[in-house]
Amino acid sequence: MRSIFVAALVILLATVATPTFAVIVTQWDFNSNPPDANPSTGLTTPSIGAGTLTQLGTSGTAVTGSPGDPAAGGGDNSAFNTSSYPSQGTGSGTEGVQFAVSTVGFTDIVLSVDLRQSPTASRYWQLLVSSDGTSFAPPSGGVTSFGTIGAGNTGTSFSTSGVYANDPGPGSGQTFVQAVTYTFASGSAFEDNPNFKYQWVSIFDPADGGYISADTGLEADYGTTGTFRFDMVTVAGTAIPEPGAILFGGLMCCVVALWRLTSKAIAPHA
Ligand SMILES: [Ca+2]
Ligand SMILES: [Ca+2]
Repeated sequence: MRSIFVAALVILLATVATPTFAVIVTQWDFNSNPPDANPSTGLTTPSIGAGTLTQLGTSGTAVTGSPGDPAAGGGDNSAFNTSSYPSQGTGSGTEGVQFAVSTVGFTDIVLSVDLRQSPTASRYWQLLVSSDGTSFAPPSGGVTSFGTIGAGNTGTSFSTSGVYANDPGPGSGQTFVQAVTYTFASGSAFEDNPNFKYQWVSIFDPADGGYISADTGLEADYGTTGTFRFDMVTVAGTAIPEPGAILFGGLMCCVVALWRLTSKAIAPHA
């Protein structure tokens, strides 16, 4: 009987002790591989994992990356700089960048990105998410957070419905807002999903009906050549334990327990 109890305890521990820490599913650091000491050249394929970057009506080039990239300081840290956004009063929520990442095998999905606007870019941006890969909508029910907000940025906010706002300040010294993070609620439709996609797109001032410039907040100062820069685009999640591994461990424990019981049953008395 004691053997059965021990076996049950081992099965329970094997299940509970399965690692459940968050890992990077896919990441874009936009740096050249191998490094070429030139931030003006880079990659749009993921640096970790698999995924697809698609431009939505925008142009894109490699430029100097975020200080949040571990490669920063190494001489070859790029970001993806997007431009050619819609004319004033048109196309709100339609242009930007889309990322497609299968989350099969992962739960508790977390999105993170380092962002930097130029003064004439839109002040407002929207995170849109899709569980079927075709229909996109603002997220809900999650939690947002930031890492380091670089000098010069003010009014930085990121709502649980995915609206990001920031004023990068005037001049040429704009800096990144690092680790702009959206953590979906556990059990979301974006877990363990081969069709998961998300977009970052420019939107009108929610209180206005037109684009306002990131710096001055004036419609007149918005420009289609304003830029929105991405680095360290990351999808993270918690690996779903392999059911086969748990079952095998449990099965082996049962075999051992049964063998011990059987051995006792047939052992001759001393
Ligand atoms: Ca490079
Ligand atoms: Ca980078």
